[in-house]
Amino acid sequence: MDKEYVGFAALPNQLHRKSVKKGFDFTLMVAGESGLGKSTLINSLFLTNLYEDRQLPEASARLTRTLTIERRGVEIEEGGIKVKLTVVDTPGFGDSVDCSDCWLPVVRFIEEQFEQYLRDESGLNRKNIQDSRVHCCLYFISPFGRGLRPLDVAFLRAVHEKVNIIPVIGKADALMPKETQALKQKIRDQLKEEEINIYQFPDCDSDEDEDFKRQDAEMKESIPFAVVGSCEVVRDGGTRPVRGRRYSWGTVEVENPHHCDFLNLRRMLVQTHLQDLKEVTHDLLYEGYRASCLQSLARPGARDRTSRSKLSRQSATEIPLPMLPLAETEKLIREKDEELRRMQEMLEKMQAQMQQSQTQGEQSDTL
Ligand SMILES: Nc1nc2c(ncn2[C@@H]2O[C@H](COP(=O)(O)OP(=O)(O)OP(=O)(O)O)[C@@H](O)[C@H]2O)c(=O)[nH]1
Ligand SMILES: [Mg+2]
Repeated sequence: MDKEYVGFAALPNQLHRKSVKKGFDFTLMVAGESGLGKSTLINSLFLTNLYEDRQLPEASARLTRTLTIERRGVEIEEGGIKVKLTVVDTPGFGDSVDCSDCWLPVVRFIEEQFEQYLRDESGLNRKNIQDSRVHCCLYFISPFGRGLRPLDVAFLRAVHEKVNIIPVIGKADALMPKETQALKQKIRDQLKEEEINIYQFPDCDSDEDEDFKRQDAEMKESIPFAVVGSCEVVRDGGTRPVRGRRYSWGTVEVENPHHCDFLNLRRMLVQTHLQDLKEVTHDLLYEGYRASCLQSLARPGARDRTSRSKLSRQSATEIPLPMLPLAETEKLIREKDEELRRMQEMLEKMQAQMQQSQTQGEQSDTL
């Protein structure tokens, strides 16, 4: 096998036994301006060479504009572990026509997956929930602009507390190395200024070997990843066919670390950070959403239609809407009451036991 090939073989190390048994769901989304190579990249990342023996297409597969939110799933089984990978491709945001709202459906999609999960979690079949939450969003930034545009900022603000954002610069072959570095720095500065929280890579374990630490540091420094995608296999000159983009002056190789950060991105997604992205989604992002839903349920008048805030552009993105139907809310409250009652019973039992052992102790003292 190619030494550089990153596969799912490393997954067992990342997975807890429980999730191994259950199988592993992972959902990756791509979003950003139209024409930046989102569909091409996911094609390059997963959809055609997921398995080493799968043939790469010879001729360029013609990609058309993505017009609807599309989910594509691939089931992988390796070393007895099932990985159900779902890739969510989204229509790019336009830049010519007025499209100040064109990103709202993508935001809604992310929110709906949380709503669905919350509903499933409070339902009867909560042991077998299908996790369709988006665990990671690759956000594409243009190599032709001077950093983030207002549209990018608006979208990122709307989703940064609901999904792990990994910013990438698309079509990075349009830039010279110096320009790439300058654009990366500019984007990092803007993200900080705008207080947009992107996915925080965890610190590297101090026990890890030097090679791993170096790789980790290198990866963190290359954010936002500058990526190149291609649906074509180029055979000229080299000894083996490579995925690349052929120009009159030469070939840009997708999987050549001197040409772009594609390998870094794929390594982190598939090999090193899959589990962490899932954990952050569940423990931080989803918990935050759930807490704000419960809070708004507890607020008096929260369900009163007249007390709803007025509709504004931001309203769809600022307040997570508790979408639980009333019957389910009541059921949730009943369940909580039941839980409290059981705890109270347990406490009373414990108190009674303590009292009993105390009186027994006193009796044996007097004997
Ligand atoms: N130079 C260059 N061109 C690319 C790259 N990736 C894709 N393209 C080309 O750019 C065009 C648009 O690519 P898509 O992958 O369809 O872009 P998209 O972001 O999915 O576009 P929408 O679906 O409209 O949002 C195609 O002609 C691709 O061949 C890249 O990394 N570099
Ligand atoms: Mg597309």
